[in-house]
Formats: sequence, C-alpha cells, structure tokens
Amino acid sequence: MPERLGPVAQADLTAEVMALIAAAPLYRPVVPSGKPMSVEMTNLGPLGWVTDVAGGYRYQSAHPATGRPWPAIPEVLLDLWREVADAHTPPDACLVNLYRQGARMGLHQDRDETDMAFPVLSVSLGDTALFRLGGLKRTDPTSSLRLASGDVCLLSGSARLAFHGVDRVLSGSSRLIPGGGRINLTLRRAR
Ligand SMILES: O=C(O)CCC(=O)C(=O)O
Ligand SMILES: [Mn+2]
Repeated sequence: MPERLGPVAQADLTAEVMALIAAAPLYRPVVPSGKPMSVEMTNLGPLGWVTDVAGGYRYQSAHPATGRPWPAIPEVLLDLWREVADAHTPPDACLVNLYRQGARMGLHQDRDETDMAFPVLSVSLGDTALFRLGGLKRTDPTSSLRLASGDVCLLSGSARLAFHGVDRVLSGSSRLIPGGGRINLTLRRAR
C-alpha cells in the first residue's frame, strides 16, 4: 500500500515513536548463534519480540534491559490494523526496527506467533528499503521491491509465511528520522 500514511501522519507517528523509544530504549539483539543483529530494536504493546543466546526467538512482556513493560501501541497503528488487517482482534505486539547506515535483515519467515491466521502488518518510515520477497521455501524465487516512507506492507493469506528480508536501506533518501535511517513498525498477533 504505497504511501498509505501521508507526510503529516508520518511525521506525527515518527515523533510519537521517538518519544516511546526514550521510555523503552533501542538495543541491539543477538541471534541464538551469538551474532548481534545490525538492526536496533525495541517493542510496543503487551508483548515484544526478543532474541538472545540464552532464550532464542520469543515474545515477552518486559524490556530485556530495563525489565519494564513495553509502552502501549500508538492509537493510529491500532486503527490501521483494524482497517487493513483484522477488524475484531487487535495486535498484541509491535516490533520497532531502526536501520541506521548499513543495517539490513537477512531472508527469514515470521513464525514465532501462535496463530498464523493473523496477518503481519508493517509500516515504513524514513529512508527507502530494498525489500526482498520470496515464497514459502527459502529456495523459491524472490523479487525486490522498494518500501518508502509511509508505505504499508501486509503479509496475509498465502504470503503470511513468505520468506522476506531487507537487502539494504538507501541512506539519505529521507530526512524524516532524527539522525537518519529507517524505522519499520511491525504489528502482529503473537498469542
Ligand atoms: O524492516 C522490514 O521491512 C521488515 C522487518 C521484518 O521482517 C521483521 O522484523 O521481521
Ligand atoms: Mn519479518
């Protein structure tokens, strides 16, 4: 959904998320193999997606560094989910990904959620990403698409478990994010 959020909505949402990041600081997660991710993360909502060597990929209700509950998901994102993802059941997790210069995300499936019938909805803010979308098998052919600021991406139906990743972010393509880069907000129903 190209530019589902207009410039004013993007700026308002960015300001709201930056304020929430002050309460739930970004950190660099470590994948189970011990490698730190290049993306910085935090979460909003009842549950947050986390990873570390000791516990692996999972959802939990507290920030791993502060031990505090995650801040609430902004109302505008709950409204968006209601409109385009599920009219009756709200998301219980919002992952905040910050891509500073050089950050990327390898090809993966989102499969840490209990009920895969709920879609995955994500909002892009700031610099444009070169997003890679494949099929249900890692070896399926993939295509590259651009996710620009304000774009909304819905992985639903047969695409819910599609492999996807971020090859790179076009540094300096937007001035929205303080300090530069891209924020991706991913809404999910984890449980
Ligand atoms: O940054 C993106 O557009 C995708 C993020 C993603 O796939 C994830 O966090 O699982
Ligand atoms: Mn994903």
